[in-house]
Amino acid sequence: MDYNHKSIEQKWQKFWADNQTFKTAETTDKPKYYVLDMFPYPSGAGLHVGHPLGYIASDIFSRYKRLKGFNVLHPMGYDSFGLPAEQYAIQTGQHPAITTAANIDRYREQLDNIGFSFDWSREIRTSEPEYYKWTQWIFIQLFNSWYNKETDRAELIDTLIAKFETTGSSNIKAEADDEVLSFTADQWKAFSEEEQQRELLKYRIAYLRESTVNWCAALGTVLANDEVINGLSERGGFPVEQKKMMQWSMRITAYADRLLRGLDTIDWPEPLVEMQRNWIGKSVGASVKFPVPQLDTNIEVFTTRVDTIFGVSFVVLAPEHDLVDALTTDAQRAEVDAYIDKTAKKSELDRMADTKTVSGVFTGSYAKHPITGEDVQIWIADYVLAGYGTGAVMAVPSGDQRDYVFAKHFNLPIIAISDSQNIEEAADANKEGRYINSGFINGLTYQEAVDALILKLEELKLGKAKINFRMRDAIFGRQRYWGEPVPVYFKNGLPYLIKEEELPLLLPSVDKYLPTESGEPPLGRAENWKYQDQYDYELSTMPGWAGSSWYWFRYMDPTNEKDFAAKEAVDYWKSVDLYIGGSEHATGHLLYSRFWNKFLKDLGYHNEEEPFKKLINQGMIQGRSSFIYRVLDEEGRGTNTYVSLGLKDQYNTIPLHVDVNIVYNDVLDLEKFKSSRPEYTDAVFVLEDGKYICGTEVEKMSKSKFNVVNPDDIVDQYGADTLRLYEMFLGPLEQAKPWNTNGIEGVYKFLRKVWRLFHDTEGNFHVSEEEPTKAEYKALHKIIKKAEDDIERFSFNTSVSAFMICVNELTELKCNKRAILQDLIIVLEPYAPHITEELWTLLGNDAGTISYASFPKFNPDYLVESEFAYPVSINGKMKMNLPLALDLDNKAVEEIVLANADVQRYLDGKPVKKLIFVKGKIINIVI
Ligand code: ANZ
Repeated sequence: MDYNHKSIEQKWQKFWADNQTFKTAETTDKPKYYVLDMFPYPSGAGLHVGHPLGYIASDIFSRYKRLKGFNVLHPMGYDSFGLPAEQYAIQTGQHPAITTAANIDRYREQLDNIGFSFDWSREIRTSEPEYYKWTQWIFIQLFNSWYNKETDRAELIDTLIAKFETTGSSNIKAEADDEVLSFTADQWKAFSEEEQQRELLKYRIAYLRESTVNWCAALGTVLANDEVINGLSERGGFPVEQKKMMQWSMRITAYADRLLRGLDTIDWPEPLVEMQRNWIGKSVGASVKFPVPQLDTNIEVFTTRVDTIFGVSFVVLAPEHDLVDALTTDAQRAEVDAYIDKTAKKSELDRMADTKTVSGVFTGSYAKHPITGEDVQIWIADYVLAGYGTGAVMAVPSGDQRDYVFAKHFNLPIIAISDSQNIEEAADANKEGRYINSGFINGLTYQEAVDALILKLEELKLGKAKINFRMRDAIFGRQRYWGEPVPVYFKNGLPYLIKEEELPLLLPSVDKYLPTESGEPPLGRAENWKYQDQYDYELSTMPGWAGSSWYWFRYMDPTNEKDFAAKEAVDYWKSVDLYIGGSEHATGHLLYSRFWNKFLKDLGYHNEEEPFKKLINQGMIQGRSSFIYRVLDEEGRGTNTYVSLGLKDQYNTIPLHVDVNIVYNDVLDLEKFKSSRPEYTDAVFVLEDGKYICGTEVEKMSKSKFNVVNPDDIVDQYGADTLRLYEMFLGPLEQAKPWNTNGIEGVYKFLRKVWRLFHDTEGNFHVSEEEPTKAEYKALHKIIKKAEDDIERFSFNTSVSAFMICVNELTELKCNKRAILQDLIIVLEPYAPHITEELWTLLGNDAGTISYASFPKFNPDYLVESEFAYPVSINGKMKMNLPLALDLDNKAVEEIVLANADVQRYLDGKPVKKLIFVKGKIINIVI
């Protein structure tokens, strides 16, 4: 029987499903290992060959770990709330749940085709009420908690209320809004219920406040910073503007330092760690107040260089700063308003990226320098960002490049504060303590100057040391339909939680998936949707990242109705040992997940500070587009003639993408091309060597480039085992690489060779029970070692080539010994699970599946050379090879050599004068 991938793969996929081969339980004394893939959003387009790359790698690792005796959790599910299903719903009226279910079915079918060892009994879907009930439950915990800086963890809000009741607001060290009130215990008790709630909202980890958001009118929703690219929405490329709105937010900044510290304890790719570090952006500096006596207020700035304070010659506010309106004089009003309008159109990223244009407006007002008491002008400019620090800076043109350019442009004073003439060196000169014109810090070192200034500012009550983080609190809401409802209702304008027993708060039905006429989110259309029939629910839904910020816990105990996961299951699985996914989630998902993980730990639900111990980013598989060349006529119009690549320079042509699925090894299938579209029926070809050769180019895999390859097609033609091996064979897992089917035949041939090792020339299954030779053992143990080392290093591509070498060696040795072949297929099983299952059964193993066999133990003895094939020369002429054990002494060698029949023949009866023997090298006989 020949290797028939179709019947073998169908048979085993059915077997695994019927027998729940990969169902995992916690009741075992094996050590646990948790392998997680970033779960997909089930889009309408289905999977292309790039998507399974990471899943194949994680599946190989999971299967390998099972063979190594681990209890492996390897689940899969769907991140199924999201915008595309909703956009589709708007266009077609189809409920997003229906499209989502259909897309999931298709994904499942495609995934099943590839033979993954997922424990499907643990599948989750974030859009199912059974799941999002717990996402809502976590929201409730977040709303019910505050961050205590003293204990450095989140605590239930009751502990804060207890403090308010006993000692008031003094002595409370909390991560909270800036404008918290000061009150005594008695004052607290005298507050009305509403006043108390309003105050508590400033401390809650999930809280509501007015914030500047990225508003995308075309999508009708707020976007996270990482969903905005160059001022346009990542999805759809629509313009995004800055707008102030009441928004649910998450106090992730409370965790900034822990998020930073945790990075040192996990094994993640360095670029990713660096991105998170920058995103968190810790800065050590000071906050300084510049009094504005006429308004009886202060402008607070954040600076990392308080030592340059004597060089401050003006202050600059972000155009959105709260004080701008009050500070603007009548004479400057028109100019200021025009400037504010202009900046509202720019996204923050654009503002940060633009370092060339100098723009700004004088407000007409002055503030007092906190130390010298001199008047300094107050300006607004868009290089100052509203959301960073305090949204205001003290400008030091002699220390900071941007301030310098600004001062030069608007002719503002520049005060030299170091002995350096050069602005680029001036700030560094001050770091060395070379201060001039700097009052009481002249002559001090940098650190002495900083300490003295902080002391002085504290005395004046005009400043203090401050650590600032670039990271902001995360907006937690979307004005869209297809997301988790926020379990909150409003009473007298204040948010209250629904009770835990009332969860899940189901997504109500609506007539259309569009905002209401009055501009409220789609949930505003739901009829009779009120809490206790009277209170309005929150109408925004949770953002895309809510469901994915805790999903690895749900896999541990996916059907639990009483808890997000039972304590025993969480204690058993702990955290994810290996996480594989795309690098595009560097600062979104991977930061939010770490945050929620830490939060749930603080409340005592588990003990792991970090959710994902080791992480690998798989590289993108790019498309390899094919081109044909349409000939143009004299007027430059396209004809229906197409010229092959090698001849195209002889014509005037334009390149056109052609579907890669009708191109084989760069040769166009002419008949398929002609029938692909009516206008091609009469196409004329200019061929080379009778073939039409296509041009190629590596591009993103996308429908518009006709270079999408569906894994189903590859599986159909070559089988899933070939696809799995081939995806790994393409190159190192982490690297980006083009999909190129040209080499797939080689992998397919390799599997056929594996099959033939077990079959005789007639195709009958035939293995021998004989003891293997040393050479056979050596080939086997080489691959055992190589595959094990490679898998442990996640170097999957290199073991694929090693497998090929091994099978070639065994083929040459004509090895069909059970003792070799059985171990070989165990080593190969993680990569090619179907063919190895089939061969395992043919070998007569009746345990049913190879999946839980034991990975063979490497024995280094087999790799030690014990024999050497000596070249035997007679009078210096090489005559033959003679294999001899390496541990023989001279006398024994002499005896064996001279007794050898071939040697006797060469000697032809002549007496031997001398035998020269060099161990491991040569034998020379002199006659
Ligand atoms: C005076 C000064 C003098 C500054 C000097 C720097 C050098 P990082 O390290 O990124 O935290 N800054 C503060 N808030 C800002 C805002 N909202 N938008 C734009 N810039 C802002 O940088 C902190 C420094 O960036 C602060 O220190 C402030 O300028 C500026 F020789 O204050 B510095």
